[in-house]
Amino acid sequence: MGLWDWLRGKKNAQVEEAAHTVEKGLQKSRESFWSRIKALFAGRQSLDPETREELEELLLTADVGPQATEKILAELERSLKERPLSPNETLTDRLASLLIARLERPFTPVEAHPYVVLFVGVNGVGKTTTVARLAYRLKQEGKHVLLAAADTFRAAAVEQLARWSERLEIPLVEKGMGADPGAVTYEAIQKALREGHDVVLVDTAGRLHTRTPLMQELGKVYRVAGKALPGAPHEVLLVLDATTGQNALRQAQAFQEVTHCTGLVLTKLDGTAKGGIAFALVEQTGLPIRFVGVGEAAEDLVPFSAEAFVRGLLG
Ligand SMILES: Nc1nc2c(ncn2[C@@H]2O[C@H](COP(=O)(O)OP(=O)(O)OP(=O)(O)O)[C@@H](O)[C@H]2O)c(=O)[nH]1
Ligand SMILES: [Mg+2]
Repeated sequence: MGLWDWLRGKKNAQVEEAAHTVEKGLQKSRESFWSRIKALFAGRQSLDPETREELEELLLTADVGPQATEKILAELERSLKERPLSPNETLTDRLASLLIARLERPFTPVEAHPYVVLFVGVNGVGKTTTVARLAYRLKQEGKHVLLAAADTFRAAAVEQLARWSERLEIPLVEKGMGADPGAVTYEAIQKALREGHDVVLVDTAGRLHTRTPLMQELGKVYRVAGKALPGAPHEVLLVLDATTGQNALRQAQAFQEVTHCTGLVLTKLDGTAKGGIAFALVEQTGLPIRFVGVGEAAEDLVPFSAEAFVRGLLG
């Protein structure tokens, strides 16, 4: 099963294939913090107060955040009380299954044609790269993709997407720099309706989550999409750069206020030891992580699997 199925909410074999890529991408996080949990748990069958305290400290330093950390600790204690470790189970195994459960959030897809996906986030997080990588793979699966250059802030941004459009031979709707991003989005959806494209990927300008007018403009793009096609955008992916750590939480909050985000894309995990931020983000937003970025190559954008992610952290 391919990316198209994944976008439409189906479980998918690609996830298993990508487990190795994720493991490689999480190397820094694993070596900095998470492997120490395994060392801490070695030979232990239960969570004595001292171990609990050390685990708490490790989770906090790993950027898991106070709320998620507290919940993980409480769940681990409760789980061990209710069901002590079986002979062939380790404390790390038990923690891993709790961590996986925390990261698994339901994704509710909608049936739509064209299927419109809006990409939002602050500057430089990897929106355009993500759009290009998804477009490439969807095209390989035989889908008719349309790109929309709704990042009209900079001429370079329109050019960047135009270059991808040429290279991938995927059509693009653009109205140049300075055009109304809502109008670009509207036109792209209209074109897709007319010409029967399967999916419209809308690239938006990076914007600082603290800049109110820019955030309002994004809200407008979101609403205009719904005018072009009721129910659109069907997915709003908030792209977050994992290297920004706790700041990603503030970004998520601000973007959720102006658009109805449906999922997260967590990029640049390869460049940071802060992979634990995934737990804080899912805890705070309640949103599923849909993709993770673990490198610069096309195959480094991976459909998210909680299991592969947690295995990648703990090793
Ligand atoms: N190492 C690494 N680099 C990444 C990843 N994802 C994206 N990048 C790089 O991040 C840089 C910025 O990516 P863009 O896609 O241009 O980011 P953007 O969000 O569109 O940026 P603006 O349009 O300026 O807001 C590029 O150099 C990408 O190659 C990743 O998972 N890992
Ligand atoms: Mg961009």
